[in-house]
Amino acid sequence: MRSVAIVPTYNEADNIEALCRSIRANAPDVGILVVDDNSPDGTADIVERIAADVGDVTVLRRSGKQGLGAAYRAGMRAAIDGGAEICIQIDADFSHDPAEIPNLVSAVEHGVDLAVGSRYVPGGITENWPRKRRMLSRWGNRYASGVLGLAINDATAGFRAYRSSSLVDKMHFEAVRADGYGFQVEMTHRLVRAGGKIVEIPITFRDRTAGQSKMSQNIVQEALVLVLKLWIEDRRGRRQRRIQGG
Ligand SMILES: Nc1nc2c(ncn2[C@@H]2O[C@H](COP(=O)(O)OP(=O)(O)O)[C@@H](O)[C@H]2O)c(=O)[nH]1
Ligand SMILES: [Mg+2]
Repeated sequence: MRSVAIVPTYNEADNIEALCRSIRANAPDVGILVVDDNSPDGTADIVERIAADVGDVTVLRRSGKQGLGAAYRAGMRAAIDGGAEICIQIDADFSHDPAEIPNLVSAVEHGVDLAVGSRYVPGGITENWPRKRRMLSRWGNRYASGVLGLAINDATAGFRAYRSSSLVDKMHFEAVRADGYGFQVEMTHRLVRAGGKIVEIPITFRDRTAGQSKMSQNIVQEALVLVLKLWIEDRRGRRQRRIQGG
């Protein structure tokens, strides 16, 4: 199946060339679509400079920093319009190992709607993340999955492969509102609600060694509030179905 790796970037000049080359080496047939929010450090120009050499690389230039979710929504639309049957999400900072892309793609080819690269299943590893980030992620995941009944260990994971037809038909991905970690949670929640098939595949997650994290307090807050909103929506839906069912 035609697969495209969508790479959101904001100031990833120190990582993007090596990442594109690593994707090409580890997943020779996978297309690369960099979605850049007008990074002041010239990330998009680097991609254009190496595109011919690496092959099957394009950059979608956006006017300014609009958040991770918005970048993914635009990237998925462009990839799907270009014929992608599988959309891969991967960070630019080498937290996600391109060598693990084929595992995710293979799971979708074998029938699931979503393969999540998971830190929190047996075999999953988080390397050199500060203790504070590790705790935030671990408890954030327990909170989101517990409250929403997702039965997923790593709902905030950003390393994923989606079946494109499920993005459109089961998830209506362009109507997702959240950015940041909330985007990953809301996408997962939509697919669970639609009865989609999800598999978690263990990955080794590494903290970035170059460039800077764009994680912020706002992104965490957005995710916390989002989980409550989705929980309320679920409850309303259940009550309505009870009333309609008499
Ligand atoms: N296009 C775009 N990419 C972003 C934005 N915010 C973060 N990213 C990218 O999303 C990925 C994950 O962000 P990162 O800062 O590493 O977050 P962290 O891993 O949670 O600390 C990286 O490739 C970033 O460059 C944004 O507003 N727009
Ligand atoms: Mg990162």
